[in-house]
Amino acid sequence: MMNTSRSKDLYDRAKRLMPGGVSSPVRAFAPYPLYISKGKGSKIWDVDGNEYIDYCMAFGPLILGHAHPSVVKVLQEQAEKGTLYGAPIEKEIELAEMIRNYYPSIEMVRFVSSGTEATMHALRLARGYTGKNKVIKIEGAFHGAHDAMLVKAGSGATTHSVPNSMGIPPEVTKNTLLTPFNDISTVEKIVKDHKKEIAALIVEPVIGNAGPILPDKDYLKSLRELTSDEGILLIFDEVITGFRLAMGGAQEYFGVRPDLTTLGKIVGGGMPIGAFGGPEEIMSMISPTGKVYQAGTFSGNPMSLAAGIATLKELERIGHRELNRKGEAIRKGIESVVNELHLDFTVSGIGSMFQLFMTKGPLRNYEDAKRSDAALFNKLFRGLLEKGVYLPPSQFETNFLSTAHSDEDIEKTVNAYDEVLREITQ
Ligand code: KE4
Repeated sequence: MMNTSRSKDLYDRAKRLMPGGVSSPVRAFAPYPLYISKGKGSKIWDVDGNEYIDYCMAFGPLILGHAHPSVVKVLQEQAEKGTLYGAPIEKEIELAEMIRNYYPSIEMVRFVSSGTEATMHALRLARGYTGKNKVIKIEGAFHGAHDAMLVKAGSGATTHSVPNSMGIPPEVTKNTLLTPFNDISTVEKIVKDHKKEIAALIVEPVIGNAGPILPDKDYLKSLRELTSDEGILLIFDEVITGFRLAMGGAQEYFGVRPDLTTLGKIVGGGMPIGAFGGPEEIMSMISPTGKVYQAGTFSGNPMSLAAGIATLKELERIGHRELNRKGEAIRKGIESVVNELHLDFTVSGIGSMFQLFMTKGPLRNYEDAKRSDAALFNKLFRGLLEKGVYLPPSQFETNFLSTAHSDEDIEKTVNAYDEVLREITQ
């Protein structure tokens, strides 16, 4: 067994100071989380000095891996010039132009400091622009921890059994209508039942927060057609998929153009960020040019934009081909182990996203994902930790590769899956 005694000591102090000893519930796991002291490339080290190949990658932002030299350099340079001015900076223009270049659906963008803010404000904008109050959300999707979206929410809300959080007035959640992923007929019925009341439909074009679930062929296209016909704004929440599936995200990958897009994670290169954007006609309704208010102290801050710009420039330089090849390699490797052991488990993922669901497929929606044996997943998670492989600690999250992961990392990881799956299932 690995020595993780210092993590335990820190946890014993932390749990008296912070709920669950963590700053976000997704990081908590039994008997105690590992406290991380360093990351470099594809690796992280805990405070006891144990080394892990990291597939959490901070839940998605670190597409270049930890402490990429080009990101570290620009952060050092910027810090010397100050970290925050509360005034416009040239980097906002540079990053906004880069985003507009890769997302033709985005004519104007507003920077914020988290994906939660991005979706919260995008939904307010959709309501302000359409004058309608209801929004359609996909069961099991996660769009950040704000009231309107904590309804059958995925990610940590499902992991910790609060997909419908306490503390949210029914007056709020009555405006959030639910539909399963990959189910157009239910959306059609909702639209028919709530004619002219629906401002927007928000969707993770590839669900990342139930574990990765892919859209059926033409599902996104059908959503686009239906929402266009009904005057409903289609919002693609690309906080995970943006710049990961392609520079232009899922909308480039699947060739479907939403009305509004939310971004986060990768676009900040490991620093706090969010962004939402769309046509000038809609975005100009955002204060100060319009009557939909939005604001934030750290929005568009120099450090986040410096890291984001450096990250996108490096992604432009190296492209996604190698990254996606490695994603395919790790999915195929784990699939071959599952098949060799005759396990009724399902490998899911796309590009540099992957997950092993402890249930048989196909996995088309949240209900399918919830069939997974979460207790067995936790045994897999702990077994992999012992073998130096660190995953997000939940069946309902996505594992991420970075450009720093090597073929050797992937071989070691597939071997670790093989050993642990033999231990826990045979
Ligand atoms: P943040 O507020 O965590 O930056 O973004 C919220 C958000 C919005 N949309 C999507 C599709 C997301 O995946 C997220 C956040 N993802 C989670 C993990 N799946 C972040 C980790 C956490 O909650 O601590």
